[in-house]
Amino acid sequence: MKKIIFATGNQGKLREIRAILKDADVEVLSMKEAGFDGDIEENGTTFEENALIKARTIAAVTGLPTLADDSGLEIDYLNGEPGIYSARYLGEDTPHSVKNPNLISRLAGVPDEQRTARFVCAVAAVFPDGTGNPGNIEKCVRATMEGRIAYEEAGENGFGYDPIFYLPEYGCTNAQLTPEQKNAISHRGKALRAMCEELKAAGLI
Ligand code: ITT
Repeated sequence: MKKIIFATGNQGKLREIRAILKDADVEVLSMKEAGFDGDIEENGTTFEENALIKARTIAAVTGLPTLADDSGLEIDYLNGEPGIYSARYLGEDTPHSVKNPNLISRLAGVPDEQRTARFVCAVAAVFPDGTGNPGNIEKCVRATMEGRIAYEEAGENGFGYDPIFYLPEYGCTNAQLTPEQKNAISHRGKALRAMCEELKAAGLI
């Protein structure tokens, strides 16, 4: 079975990625399991650029095929904030117990129809060519999940901004879905499944 590194340090993402890819014919190793424990500077200006930066860095260090996910929450009323800065919003080490109520309070008094938001996920793949170059095959796929910012936090599942992301058609937040329900409809689930299809079609997995 093909070994693929997933270049993420986020345990919530990794849990979802492993579940989403469980039927794909690949063995997913975290970058820590591959021996990388450093920080990667995400200085791109788009989700795609940042996903590629992460995947190129780890593919170059390990020489192995690498996937990476750059994702975030875009809130329309806040002109797309926190967007690509979702992990760094209010500071890299600030917990979601502070970030989530902060975003809810920034939308105080804003009616339903103006609370629209989406999760975005760009998944990048870098397959090294064995010559020591960072990689000669690169692919990137983006997917989104539409919802609204809730009036209060709800739910214990998922991670990050899930407790404040309300899905009108389900009548609950992302954090109230089961992991299987979330993965079936999420930005990450859709992007990863599309990437797998591309990699299979190209004969890479
Ligand atoms: P890596 O770069 O190591 O993968 P990270 O947490 O820094 O981990 P990102 O730069 O992609 O990852 O930041 C994405 C942030 O957006 C993440 O920290 C969460 O706060 C949020 N996020 C992304 N996907 C999410 C999801 O499915 N549910 C809730 N929050 C999510």
